[in-house]
Amino acid sequence: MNKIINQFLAEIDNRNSHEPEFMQAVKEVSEDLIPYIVSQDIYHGKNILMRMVEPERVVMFRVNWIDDNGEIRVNRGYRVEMNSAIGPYKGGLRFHPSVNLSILKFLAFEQVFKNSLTTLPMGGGKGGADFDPKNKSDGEVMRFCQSFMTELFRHIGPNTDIPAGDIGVGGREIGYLFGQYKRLKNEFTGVLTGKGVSWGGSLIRPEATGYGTVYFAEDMLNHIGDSIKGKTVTISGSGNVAQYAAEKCLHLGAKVITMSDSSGYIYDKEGINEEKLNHIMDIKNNKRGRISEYVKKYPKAEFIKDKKPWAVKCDVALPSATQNEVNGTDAKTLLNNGCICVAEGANMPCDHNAIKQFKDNKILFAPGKASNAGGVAVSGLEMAQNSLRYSWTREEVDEKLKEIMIKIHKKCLKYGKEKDYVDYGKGANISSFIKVADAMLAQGVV
Ligand code: NDP
Ligand code: 2IT
Repeated sequence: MNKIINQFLAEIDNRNSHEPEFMQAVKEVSEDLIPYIVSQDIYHGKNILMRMVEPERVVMFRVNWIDDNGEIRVNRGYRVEMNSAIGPYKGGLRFHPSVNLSILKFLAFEQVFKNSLTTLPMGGGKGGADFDPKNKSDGEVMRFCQSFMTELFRHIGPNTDIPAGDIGVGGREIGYLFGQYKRLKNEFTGVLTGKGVSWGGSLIRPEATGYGTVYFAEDMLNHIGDSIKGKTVTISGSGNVAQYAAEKCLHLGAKVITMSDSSGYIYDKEGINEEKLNHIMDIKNNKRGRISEYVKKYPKAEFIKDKKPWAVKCDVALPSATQNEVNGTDAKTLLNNGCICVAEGANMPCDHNAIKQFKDNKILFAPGKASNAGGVAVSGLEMAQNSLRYSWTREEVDEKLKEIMIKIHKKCLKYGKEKDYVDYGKGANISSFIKVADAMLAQGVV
């Protein structure tokens, strides 16, 4: 079996050797899927995985804009349309200086499986630009978004490809992008999700990824007769996902002791309560400041510069910042400190060595494609509401989100349950694969 997997990966590597993040995501999925495919006559010999790793389409384009000093700036924009077997391409846009094709292909590839898990009819895609919204004025961000959409609009549409937010793309950016799309097409449609509630957005969409991650952690803990109530939780990141993961932890009676950004982490051993979390939201969302400012208001907390929070003793860890932020050494430290549950709020935050250690030690480990699927799931619900020209209440959407996370948990159990352990990664990979593969086979070689 290892030989077959290695041959497959060598062939993919030949074409994509300059894309390490994409190769990492493909490897992680292939190790679960190839043994399964080989065991199933309907999938074996159809080159199905080879077809899945090749994007249906990639667009890459120049984005010119003018900064506040009148200088002409040039960025690179992308949209990776990975797979449309079960629905239109769906997935976020990331604006971050590190954005490149490798990162967007890994995210689009993961998105295909994640969207399949949600039970909603969405294919997978991802896009973005190497633009850094940090330290830019609102006017600069608006001009960038307008220029970005001036090219992207011809490739997307409410039945074709529906982008949303991701790192560096929140409500402000979605507003500017939506405004420019509407102006170019003279059409008010649900072409983006994460919109403001008064112009087609869904209640609970901002909260959905973080809430969903905690619901999923709670589902895993419940499955072993435990609960997140009373647990000590470390969270990385302080953006959209991290903020609402922290909020849901508080709702469920857990104690959150860390949050972070790219400059370091804060450790508050007394716990980040609702008032303190509101302060973090104000720093990050309104003032667009740094997490280090927390200790000015709460001097009993510490700011640890340039470090990640994984050395802090916890029961549950929710990495919610970015890819590869938990490595093998971090995993060992988490395990030595008694951590029993890791749920990925971010996409691929745990590297291959970290995942191996969590599995070898049989702690609860949820891959992002399962645990952070609540965000795109509520995006799917936003699309449904747009089509209905109707909106559901907060309670209705939250209830549907909870149900979807429970369904994802059940799917993971179906294909990931082993004698005394649930391999959530394997369960998520196989279950999501089946839906996409069946649709691809039914639609012929296209
Ligand atoms: P935000 O832009 O709102 O926040 C990102 C957070 O992560 C910030 O605190 C940021 O710090 C930190 N961060 C970003 N890049 C790095 C880096 N290279 N090193 C260290 N810290 C970093 O993004 P989101 O919260 O939306 O996204 C976080 C993660 O969740 C991503 O992996 C994203 O793909 C994933 N995700 C997001 C969903 C969504 O609906 N938004 C849905 C599912 C997954 P700083 O401010 O210093 O840059
Ligand atoms: O990674 C993700 O799932 C997202 N950034 C959200 C995608 C979406 O379409 O809501």
